[in-house]
Amino acid sequence: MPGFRQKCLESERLIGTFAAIPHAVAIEIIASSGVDFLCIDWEHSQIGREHIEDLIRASDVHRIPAMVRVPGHAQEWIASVLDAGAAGVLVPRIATAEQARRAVAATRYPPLGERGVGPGRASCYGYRIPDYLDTANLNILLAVQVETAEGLANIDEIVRVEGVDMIFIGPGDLSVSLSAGGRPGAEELNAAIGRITEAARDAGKAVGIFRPSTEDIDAWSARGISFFILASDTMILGAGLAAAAKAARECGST
Ligand code: 3PY
Ligand code: MG
Repeated sequence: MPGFRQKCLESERLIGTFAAIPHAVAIEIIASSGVDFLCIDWEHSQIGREHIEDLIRASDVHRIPAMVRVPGHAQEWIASVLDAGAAGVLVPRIATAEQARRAVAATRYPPLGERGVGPGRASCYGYRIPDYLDTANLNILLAVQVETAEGLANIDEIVRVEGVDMIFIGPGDLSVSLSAGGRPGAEELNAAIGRITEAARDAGKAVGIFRPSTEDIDAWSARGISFFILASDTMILGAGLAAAAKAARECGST
């Protein structure tokens, strides 16, 4: 969607959430909530490829950019969601510069990459292929997720890969990956997040992160992170209902 990638590159603060419920109703609710974008989570949900195109369509109705987190690094998965009209792609578990280069190759048309041309929804089913070819590299966001100890060790090379727009930090996996000798303390995890952020900003890349709540958004913004995926539709539904049920039970009980 025009403008989305540019806002990311300019490090405008953008707030979105993961969409994990495999239904267009959930997407429409998210898209009308005031978020700047949403990220359909193909990696950790029941969403299948056959749903993804309809979910993107539902978000497009509300003019909210829908990106997709693919389940892995396969070129076919990246091509498939981009052909479906995704505004961007989030590639998980990038641990080396070579993996980042392969993500660029799958996402970008030549000369930047090797993406294949096809008559998908993104090009109006083939009717507007030339227009789409002119604009896709400019409009599509490529965010790679750094969320392992190996990715942290290789961060200086990963951030220098041309064609990657954003380094997105996955604190959950990063914490598990750093925990070989026991769970890392908050200090160690925060130091790793800070190190990734600094390396990315020094290389001129935008930085994003997953946060389960809003409590430290200000602190991470001050460190240079501008793109926030805040929880998910399932997490927010669960937390909202749990709080409402608790409040309702306590009504009049004191
Ligand atoms: C993680 O925290 O591991 C994530 O992938 C969040 O997006
Ligand atoms: Mg993860």
